[in-house]
This record gives sequence, C-alpha cells and structure tokens, in this order.
Amino acid sequence: QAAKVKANFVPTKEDYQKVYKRIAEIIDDAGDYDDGSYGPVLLRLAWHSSGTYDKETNTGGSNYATMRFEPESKHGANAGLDVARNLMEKVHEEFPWISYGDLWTLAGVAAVQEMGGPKIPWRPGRIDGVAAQATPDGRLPDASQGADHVRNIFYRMGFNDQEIVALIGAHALGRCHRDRSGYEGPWTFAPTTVTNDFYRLLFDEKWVWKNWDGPKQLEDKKTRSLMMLPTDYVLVQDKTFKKFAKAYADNEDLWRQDFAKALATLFELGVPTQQFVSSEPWLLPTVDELNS
Ligand code: DDH
Repeated sequence: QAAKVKANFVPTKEDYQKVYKRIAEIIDDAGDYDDGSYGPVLLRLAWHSSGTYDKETNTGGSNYATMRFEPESKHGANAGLDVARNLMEKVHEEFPWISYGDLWTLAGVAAVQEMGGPKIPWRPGRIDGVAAQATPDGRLPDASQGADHVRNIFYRMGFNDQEIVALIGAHALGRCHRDRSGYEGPWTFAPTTVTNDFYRLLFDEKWVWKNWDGPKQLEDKKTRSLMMLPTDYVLVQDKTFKKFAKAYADNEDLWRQDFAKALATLFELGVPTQQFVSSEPWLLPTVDELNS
C-alpha cells in the first residue's frame, strides 16, 4: 500500500534529494538491461515529456506529464518509454507527493549527472495535469527527416541552431531498439557515459548507408557496429549545424556547458515561472558527492 500524502506536507530540497538518490539506485540496478544502465531511457523520457512544447500556443512541455495518458503514451515517438515510466512509477509509490513532471525531469537530471555528465540546474514546481492537456502526435522529431524538419521542431520549442546541436549530443548515450523505433544500435562505444563522442565520431568516422531491410540509417564503415540517424547526419551536412558540431567535437567542456544550459531550459518548457518553488534552479549533488 502506497503511503498516503499528508495534506500539509511541504517537501524540502532534502526530500527531492532523497528522490534523486532513489532514482540513481534504480539507474545502476539495471542488470542485463541494454548496456547495464537505465540512464539513457530515463533521459529519453524526460526529453520526450518536455519536447512537446509549442511556444505559439504555450501548450505541451513538462508541466502536466501528459504522456501518462493515451493516446500520447502510444505515439510512435514514445515507443519503449513505458519501460522508463514503469520504473518511475515505483519511485512514485515511495514518494507519492512528487508530481510526475518533476519526477520525470528529475530522472533526466539524475541520468545525466550519474553517467558522468555536467550538473543540470533543476527546480521543482510542475503539477499533474489531465488527459485533455495531452499534445497531438507529431510534435517530436522524426529521425528520417532533414535539417528543415529538425529546425521546425526545435524552433517551435524556442531553441536556436547552437542549442539544437548541443541537445542532440545526448545521442552519445543509449541505443536504438528495433522493436521500439525500428532503428538499431548505439551511437558510441561508451553508451552509458556522458562524452562528446557523438560529435567526434560524426567527424572522425566514415559513415555509409546500412544495407538492411530496416529504416534508412548510417553505420561506421570501419566497425559497422555504430549508427547515426539521418537527423544526426544533418549535423555535419548543414553548414550552420556543422560549425557548432565541430566546436563540440573539438572542445568537450564547451559542449558540457552548452548541453547543461539547453537541457535545463528544455526540462522547464511549458512550466509557468510562478509555479517553481524557488526563483533559482538548484544544482543537486551526485550520489558520489553525497557519499564523500
Ligand atoms: Fe533521441 N532518439 N532523438 N534525443 N534519444 C532515440 C534514442 C535516444 C531522435 C530520435 C531517436 C534527442 C533528439 C533526437 C535520446 C536523447 C535525445 C531513438 C531510438 C531515436 C529514433 C529509440 C529506440 O529505438 O529506443 C531524433 C530524431 C532527435 C532529433 O532531435 C532530431 C534529444 C534532443 C535528446 C536529449 O536527451 C536531449 C536518448 C538518451 C536515447 C537513447 C534511449 C535508450 O533507450 O537508450
């Protein structure tokens, strides 16, 4: 039986740190799942729950966690994210006072930080919404498209070209699953560690179209064990994207800074400022920092 939320319970920063710690334990307790970490799929949940934002109508984003509801939970782009939502359901049973939007974005923060990434500024304040607030299909990027599509999707959220390139570097992490997106394979050789390898590999390897019956994707000619999506490859084909991708390939610290900033913005899309409990986002310690 899940603990009841006390009517007058006001969580403190320490309470959120407890949730973070619990998420961090779950990330590492992945056994044989994928590459031995739930970090990547949790980051993808946080991104897909935020990336539905539309600045013109001020709808979507992380505020209401509408991916809990059909049909948004069944949108093609969200295939496989039930894994991440189910993991977070267990955390919610333990900490029933946290909103799903806060829980999912906090999981994205914990995933990045615990996999060795930069600190992602974060603060609570999202509220649980209702099914009617769910967003229509088609707001998240389609991996088979080109630069125009990528720009349209991210400009709608309010991002610029530099931020787009910085955000997609998240593909250093995790992998594609045939039974989820149809694509297959990891982008890097260290898919559970935050690195700028995604950009370095884009420039350093020769990428060729994979010869298979699946959707169009690229593979590295040398080992044929890594992949790039068509939308990843546009980062070296489009002149403006390429300039930023090169800067991030050459300077990992620059990317870490820009990634942290853009990701913090992404996770707050659609949340009215007055809802946040703190005027400044927090930098939460990693589990290693807490234990040392
Ligand atoms: Fe992504 N992504 N993503 N992605 N993404 C996939 C996996 C992961 C696109 C398509 C796919 C971002 C941007 C884009 C992560 C994070 C982020 C998969 C494979 C596809 C397809 C899913 C599967 O089969 O399991 C496209 C298109 C874009 C785009 O912008 C054009 C961004 C911005 C992020 C982010 O986090 C900021 C992560 C992590 C994964 C690995 C998930 C896993 O289970 O592993």
